[in-house]
Amino acid sequence: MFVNDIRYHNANSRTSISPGITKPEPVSQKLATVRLLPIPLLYKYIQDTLVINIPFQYHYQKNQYPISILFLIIYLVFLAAIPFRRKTFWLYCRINLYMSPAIAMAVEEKEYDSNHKEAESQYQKGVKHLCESGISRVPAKYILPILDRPFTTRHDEVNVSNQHNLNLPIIDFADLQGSNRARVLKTLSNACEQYGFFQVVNHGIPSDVISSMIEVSTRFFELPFEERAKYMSSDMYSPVRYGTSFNQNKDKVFCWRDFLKLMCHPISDVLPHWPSSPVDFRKLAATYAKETKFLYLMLMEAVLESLEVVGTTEKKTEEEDDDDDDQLLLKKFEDGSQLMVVNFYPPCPEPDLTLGMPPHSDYGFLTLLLQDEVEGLQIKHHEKWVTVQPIPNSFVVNVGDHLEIFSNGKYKSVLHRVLVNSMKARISVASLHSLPFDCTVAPSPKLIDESNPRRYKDTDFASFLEFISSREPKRKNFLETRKIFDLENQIN
Ligand SMILES: O=C(O)CCC(=O)C(=O)O
Repeated sequence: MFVNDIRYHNANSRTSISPGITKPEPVSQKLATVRLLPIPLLYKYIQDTLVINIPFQYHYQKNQYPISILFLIIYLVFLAAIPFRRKTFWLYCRINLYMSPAIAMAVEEKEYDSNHKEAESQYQKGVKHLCESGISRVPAKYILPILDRPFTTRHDEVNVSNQHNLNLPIIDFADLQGSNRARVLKTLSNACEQYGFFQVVNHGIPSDVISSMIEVSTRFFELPFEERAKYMSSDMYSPVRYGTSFNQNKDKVFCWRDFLKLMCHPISDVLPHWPSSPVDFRKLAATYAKETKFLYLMLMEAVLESLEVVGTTEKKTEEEDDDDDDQLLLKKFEDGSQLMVVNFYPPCPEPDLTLGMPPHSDYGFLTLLLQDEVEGLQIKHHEKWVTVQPIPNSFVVNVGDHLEIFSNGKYKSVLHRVLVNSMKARISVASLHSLPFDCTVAPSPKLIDESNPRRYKDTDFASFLEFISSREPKRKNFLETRKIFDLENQIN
């Protein structure tokens, strides 16, 4: 049976009748149907129910067969007179012909369970695999509750029926490195406070490094499933992890994305674990990882400067002591973690029912996102979901939870999500950067004073991983657990 045939109806799923298997009605629902039956049929039902725990053959050994036939005839006569649902009619025919209700239920539930297990194991193989089995509709596993669907307005959101496109603040990296640094730092600071996002252009990463990364990732996802599946793992610490959805072990509703996650630091240790196919994957992805790490360090230095946590280029010469502290801090970032996530979103037959990625924030300091020409990324801005227009050869950069904590709430880690579309597959590569895994992230002492008290608890990477692997990630809930609620100052 094809996976796509299996559509269990629930409160959130479509209401029209779709082909395939439906979940058997609970006993309470069947009993409700009984109320419609005349007394003799009720008697038959009770009689059969009394043999609930008696095996099938025993039912026959008790010579109930002729009685069953008799009741069947009476039953059919009544059925002809009562306007039943077709499904109920066949169920009762089946019960009377050869089974007690309990056995019928058990058989149906067994069928349901085995189909359910088969479907679940198909979903675990990812959406690319699902699409290759040939689907024309989205299976129920991917259908979001109505309020979480991309074009529904939640009570806490402003109407998004007209899709808005957003031009994010643009940081010209070449300008940042030149004589206009002070002005660009202001734009950067404003972007991190107001949007939590900005786009970087003129970043200096050669365009062939970027196009090769997209191209080799495309080829990776084109490999046969068995080849991709070699990298499937539920170990969050694994240097390479192929998978699907957001957290496929916890998500009740799956997202329409497959991913390849690559730990990138230290590169010499992790590289031998990366996919060996396509043959040029390691080389191209490692070059891309090194380039993005360098760009991240440059951007992070600018971010720290904009927060006045490290001296500005001019101040550095004046305050030599501070310079040592600054170097120590920057060294920590150099030794920091880097996780590269290659996201693949196949075309989706019903894109308004599901999402490529649910609303979430990123855990690190900065994420550098490369997206192909297909739009899909949306960010939450002034309570609206707005689409980020892809700019060729640019990076979308966003503030992560760790930077929000480090900046003591000045810079915002903003919710974002991914829409899918019915026409084109989409690829994006996110590089998430933070401090080394064993470091604690805390608000910078330089950003805490009486008028601006500490707003976040210390946090470390291990507790973040523990948090996300133990529950279904929803919105910004990890960051929420790190907030200090100050009753006196009412800050949260
Ligand atoms: O694909 C995208 O545009 C965004 C991906 C993303 O949010 C992520 O990998 O965390």
